Amino acid sequence: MSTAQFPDEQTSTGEFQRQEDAFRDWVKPDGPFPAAKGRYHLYVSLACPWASRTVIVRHLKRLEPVIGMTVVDPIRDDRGWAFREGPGYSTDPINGFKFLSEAYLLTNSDYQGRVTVPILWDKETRRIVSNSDDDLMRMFNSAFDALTPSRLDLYPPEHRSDIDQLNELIYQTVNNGVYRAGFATQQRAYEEAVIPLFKTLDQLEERLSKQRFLLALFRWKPTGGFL
Ligand SMILES: N[C@@H](CCC(=O)N[C@@H](CS)C(=O)NCC(=O)O)C(=O)O
Repeated sequence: MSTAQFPDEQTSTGEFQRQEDAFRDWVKPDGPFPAAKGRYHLYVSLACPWASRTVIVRHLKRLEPVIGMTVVDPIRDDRGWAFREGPGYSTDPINGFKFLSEAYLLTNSDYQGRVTVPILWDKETRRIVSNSDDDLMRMFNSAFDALTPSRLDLYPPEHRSDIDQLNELIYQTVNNGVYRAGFATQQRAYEEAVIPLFKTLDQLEERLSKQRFLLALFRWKPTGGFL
């Protein structure tokens, strides 16, 4: 048995139990957060795979001119994600935040959870709209369609149930699975995470050996055609 890195997210039997995303509002026409050019800002770390997928969708949907983005310093100390000047990252031009925690505390002054990337910030109400990368990908896929020339649909209705099913498996056993394996404090909890993780990796390898759609997607040029 070892010591938990995140005691608030540890069960008595040594499993890592991830905190829920705290902010899950949505950009939509009839809500408090309507789509608008230049109103929202994405804060990410390129060291974070959860954040990176929102960066990819923002790019594929050609939303760079619509949603601004600032990258935090990939190196963290115990004060968490910070804004500094460096190669590929910068200080915060929108709010002058020194630390990402300032965005969380402005949104909820009692916030006690971990401060994570990505977040979508609303410049008008000065609060976080969402810190859920799954929701942000879906929002970027359609909520800003009136403001982008892209007609790409990464979540087509006829494939949604397959996508959701595959996503659930990948989320549980890979994305969160690496945390559950890495942060397990007892052997049994570790094995319950690490065995399904490698089983899913084998399944994904098998799937991608026959179906290269994802590869095609990453080679797709936003200006049209393939690289
Ligand atoms: N919101 C995501 C997770 C995002 C996440 O965990 N980001 C990591 C970086 S990869 C983070 O910011 N961690 C900071 C911390 O734990 O203090 C989810 O739970 O679905």
